[in-house]
Amino acid sequence: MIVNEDVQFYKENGYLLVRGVFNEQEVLEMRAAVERIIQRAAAAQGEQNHAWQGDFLPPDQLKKLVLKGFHDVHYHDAAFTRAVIHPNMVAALNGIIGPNVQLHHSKMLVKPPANGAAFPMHQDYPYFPHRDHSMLAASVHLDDADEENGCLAVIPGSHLQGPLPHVGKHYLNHKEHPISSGTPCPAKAGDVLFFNYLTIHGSDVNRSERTRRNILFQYRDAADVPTENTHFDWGMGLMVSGENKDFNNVKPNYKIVEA
Ligand SMILES: O=C(O)CCC(=O)C(=O)O
Repeated sequence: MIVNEDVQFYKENGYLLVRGVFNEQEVLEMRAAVERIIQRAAAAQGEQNHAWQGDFLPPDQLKKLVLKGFHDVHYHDAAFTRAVIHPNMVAALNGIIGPNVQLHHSKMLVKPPANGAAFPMHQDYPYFPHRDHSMLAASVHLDDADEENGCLAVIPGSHLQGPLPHVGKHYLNHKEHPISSGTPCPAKAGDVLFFNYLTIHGSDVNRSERTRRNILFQYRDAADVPTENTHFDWGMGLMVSGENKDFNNVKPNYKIVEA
């Protein structure tokens, strides 16, 4: 599925678009699962707007933006568990990360037509820092995405700068790193954009009449370890490929707390 030149491209640029990881049938299955989750969330009154707040857009524009987002999609529907370990996905991960790969977490991002929210430029590193920086996002496209409907944009090679200071841990100074400074990564439904958690990325508002649905899986090398006690999640560390060589490091050290 990916060749040595692709792996070299990822090492140098911190991202890689892999075409056709999922076929049409698999995309349809995931779209239907997204729809069911949204309906269940609405019925359970668990629906929230996940549009990022801040000063990167004027307040009147921010107020209008909408993003449907849910974490842990693989707890909601088995379509996503299948996607996490899909052979094409695993083949790409083995090329980029290596033989031993773990899931860190999953989420879905639905940018509705006309007012789907932007993501200011940021690294994912501050949310779940790890020792070896093997962590990457695999953003699965369930719709064709382009600049009009707010496709992902990356700054090639930015992962080589290492961790950068973020405004309130969330995003980079938007004057130094406007969304327009990113290289847009248009993609088709079924394509997956892989990007390292140090790669600066973001996406603009959906100004089109088309929804933009993405499922995002974060994966890491099984030998990599968190450096902060943050972003723990049930099921984190699921082996997606290969083996975990550290017998004592199989589960996050989480505790059940009273809600
Ligand atoms: O899918 C997008 O447009 C951006 C998602 C993103 O940057 C994130 O979840 O960290």
